Amino acid sequence: MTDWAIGDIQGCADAFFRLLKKTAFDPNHDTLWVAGDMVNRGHDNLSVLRYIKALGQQARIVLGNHDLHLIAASVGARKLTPKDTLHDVITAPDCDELVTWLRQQPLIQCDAQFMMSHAGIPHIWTEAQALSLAQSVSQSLQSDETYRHFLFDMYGNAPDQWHDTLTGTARLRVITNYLTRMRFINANGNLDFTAKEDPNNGPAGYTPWFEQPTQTKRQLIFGHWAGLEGRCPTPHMHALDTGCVWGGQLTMLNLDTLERTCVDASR
Ligand SMILES: [Mn+2]
Repeated sequence: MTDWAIGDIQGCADAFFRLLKKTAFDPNHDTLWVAGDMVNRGHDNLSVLRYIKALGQQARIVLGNHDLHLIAASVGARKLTPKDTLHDVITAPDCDELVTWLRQQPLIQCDAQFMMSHAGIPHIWTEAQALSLAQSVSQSLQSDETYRHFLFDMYGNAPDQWHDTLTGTARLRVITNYLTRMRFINANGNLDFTAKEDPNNGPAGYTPWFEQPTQTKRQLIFGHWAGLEGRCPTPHMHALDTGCVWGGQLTMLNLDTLERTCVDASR
């Protein structure tokens, strides 16, 4: 009955299954918190998605930007780029089933002790606010009436700052960007999308989001930022993207002991 969290798998099925074996993950009794970006750039997205879907209640998933990209591509709201490796899912006989399941997954998971989203939780929001705003995006994504419209309008870097007066798609887009794409932020909550991965090289006036004074009380679990190499200097915040798809490692965090177990991308 162990709770584990895993970072960005991105279709690295071989490393994923080796890590599950190394941790002796028991799909009947253990729970796997999945920090998002289950797919893309790697070469076996299907096996990863099918395995996690089959975990049912034993998986607690949040969607990442690549998972949303897959959902959007599946309805024609986004074109696949040459870097995308999502064709295995798009052409699979169970594509509809997998995408329908993905659409039901939230942007934040939490229990009494931990809160998880793909990119993190911005300092401008309380926990309750973040949960409520994430839920509003999920409602749009889950509803058969609204999800296509949401997906066609979801992309863009503007607005770059949360304001409670935002409405409609602009509101949903900025919430989605905070929870799935955020890296650098300024004190006022403006997001930057120009900086690269290096956490020490943000634009003037911006810091990594986790260096702002947080309002969250729970320990935070996040992925998305491979440039951190799994290191977050803020106590009680756990960076889990260790760049497996870029030749790094895949990491699982034991939520009972906070010990990490890793495997290399290739043997
Ligand atoms: Mn990501």
